[in-house]
Amino acid sequence: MKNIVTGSILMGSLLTTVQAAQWHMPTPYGDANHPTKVAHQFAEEIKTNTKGELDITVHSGASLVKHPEIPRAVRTGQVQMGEVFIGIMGNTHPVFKHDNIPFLATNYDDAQKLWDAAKPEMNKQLNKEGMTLLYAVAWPAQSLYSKEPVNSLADLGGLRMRAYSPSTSRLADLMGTTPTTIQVPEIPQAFSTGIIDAMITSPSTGANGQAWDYVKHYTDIQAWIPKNVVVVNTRAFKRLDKATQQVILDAAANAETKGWEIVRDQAKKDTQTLMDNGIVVTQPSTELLNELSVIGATMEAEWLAESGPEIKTLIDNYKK
Ligand code: PCA
Repeated sequence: MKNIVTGSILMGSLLTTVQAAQWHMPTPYGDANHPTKVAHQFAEEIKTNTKGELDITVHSGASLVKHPEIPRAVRTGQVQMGEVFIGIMGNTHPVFKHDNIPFLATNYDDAQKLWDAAKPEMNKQLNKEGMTLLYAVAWPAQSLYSKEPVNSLADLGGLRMRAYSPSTSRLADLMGTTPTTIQVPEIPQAFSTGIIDAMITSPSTGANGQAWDYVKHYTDIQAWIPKNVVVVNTRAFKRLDKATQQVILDAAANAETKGWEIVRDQAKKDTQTLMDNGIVVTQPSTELLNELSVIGATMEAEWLAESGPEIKTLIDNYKK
């Protein structure tokens, strides 16, 4: 009897190693966001190309794991994969701050160059934490949403500004506003209850959250182009056979290419949606741009000062 029981347990565990694997991938943003669309296609491609052997469920909109907890969930192997906004990890290592420095990279070509310059150190830090980088998806450039027109920083003085990372909290301070950290799903409520008065984010996040319900003005400052990354728990990845690993890497490369392609279009479409719904879209005044670029330079200097030589190398490589 004992032998039969042991035998069947053994049989069972042997079977699980050859059975299809079911993986979980929490993401921070809802299905209407382009990074989430890319994540769904990525999972689909892997399922198809492994003939169903690796089936990844995308849990969008922070439904399985809250955004700030996604890196730890992947690191500890609670989930096998996850998507995370790079800047949110800004306090764990300075390399993650490359993503939210105003006016360091404001168009897609520069953002891509900055990403290439940041990748070696990103890989290194993520690897140290037991994670492997798979791909990144950029957001459209970040611009300013407010209730009243903004011609200079004085127009924002004392207002409560949404922050979504350590760097954007610092930015809000330097702008003479009070930072409050709010995740995307809570933005509408934070405006309606007066917890925030203004925010800097993409036209996409504004359009998806129906920003016209709570703000009237969009000043197109295009201050930086942040990114999400998709990471995998390194041990989970290494347990897969080589062919499956390659399928994941190929799907990741495709996702990265597609992400950088669609974001350009997305920015235009979503800015149009803001206008169609009555938001006044304006170009920033020279005064505002000057004030903000001084802040950008301050933040770059602060970032360098708090970092080791690897960040100097990153910036030098980017500016080469
Ligand atoms: N939307 C996300 C990240 C950057 C963006 O455009 C947010 O506002 O949190």
